[in-house]
Amino acid sequence: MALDQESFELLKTSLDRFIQERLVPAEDIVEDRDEVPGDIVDDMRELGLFGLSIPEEYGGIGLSMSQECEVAYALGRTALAFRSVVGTNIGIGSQGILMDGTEEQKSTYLPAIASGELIVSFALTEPDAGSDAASIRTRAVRDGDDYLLSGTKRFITNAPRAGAFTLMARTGESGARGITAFFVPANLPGLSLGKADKKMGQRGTKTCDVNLDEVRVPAANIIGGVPGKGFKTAMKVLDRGRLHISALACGMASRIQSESIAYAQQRKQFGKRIGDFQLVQAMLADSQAELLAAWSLVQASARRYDDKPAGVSDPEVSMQASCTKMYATEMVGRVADRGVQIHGGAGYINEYKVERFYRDVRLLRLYEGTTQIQQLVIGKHLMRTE
Ligand code: COS
Repeated sequence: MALDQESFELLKTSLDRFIQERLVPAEDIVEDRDEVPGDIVDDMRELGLFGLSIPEEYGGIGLSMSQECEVAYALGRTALAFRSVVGTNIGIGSQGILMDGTEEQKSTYLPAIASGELIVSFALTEPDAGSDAASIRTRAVRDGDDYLLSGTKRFITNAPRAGAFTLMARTGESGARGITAFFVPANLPGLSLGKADKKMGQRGTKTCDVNLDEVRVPAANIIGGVPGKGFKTAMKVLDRGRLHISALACGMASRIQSESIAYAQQRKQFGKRIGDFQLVQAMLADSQAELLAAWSLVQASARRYDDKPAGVSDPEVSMQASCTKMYATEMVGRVADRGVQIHGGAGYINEYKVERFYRDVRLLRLYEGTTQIQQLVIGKHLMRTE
């Protein structure tokens, strides 16, 4: 699946213009109000951003992973809150249905997800189950043609905006094999949201708890129709999401570089532009080399992802996705740190963009699997194969 090159170039041109003319000028509003303005969300719908990864037959744009990474890179060049609005529909919210859903589930839900009429979130993490995803405790107990779901999901991105959740719950034995993925409409009785999380950064992104108290979900809403497959669905979804986040990290690193270069060209000390000093150039050079390395890795891993059969897991590709996420997100952390350093005292002041980007990128090393989880995935794979 891929969009033809000519249409993709047109999409990229409109998107780049949208980012420069609409999103970048609204960054301060998002920071101040902790909210992405509704008219911008409407424009995102119009541009088709909610349906980027969904095949054309279900109303989306049908980008390949390589193309999606280019779009994520472009969206990474502005406040990350904008990407977050569409991020779960493009990725972790929709992909479970797309990869493992029945044909009926795909044709029922994907068109509304692609248009942005329905926002979907991914609910895996719980208060006592984060990195150890196989230990989730949210229970789904069979009751006639339904299941009754009870438990708490934590830090759920876009939950306050969501009309439905791809939600993992336990239908059977302990461990990975007892987990089932459900598609859960947000308006079911017994489902409620916790208070909005106050976060270190990424203002404008919305996360909160999702509480389930005997929520009656039809068995027909089991993704793929067969219980016990939810952990693998979640892992496949995350493999893909990790590449998307890696591209986003590269985009943000490139924005921080642009801000830092502009500052180094304009700020004078000791009678010269600070960028004329070699110690400042060294920081810019290290960041540039690491950014290029990370972006090359993202492109190579995305190509490899596109080359495998859709929806099928390949341990080598999963390992590469983890290498890519680990490297790209750690890279942007270093680039952001240097960006603040190049700005000196100004880098600590909120008025300068690098201060908030420094806080914003910290999340990239945590969600969709911490750096340490990526190391475990890589290490485990190597010990199996070498
Ligand atoms: N694709 C498909 N199947 C996968 C897979 C993948 N990428 N990774 C693992 N599996 C399968 C395994 O093959 C195994 O299947 P079998 O039972 O048939 O053998 C099963 O899933 C269990 O795998 P494993 O034993 O490796 O699971 P672990 O409990 O050891 O957990 C980690 C593996 C730690 C990698 C997993 O829990 C994880 O990714 N945690 C982080 C979760 C995360 O990213 N959270 C962020 C929330 S979303 S913002």
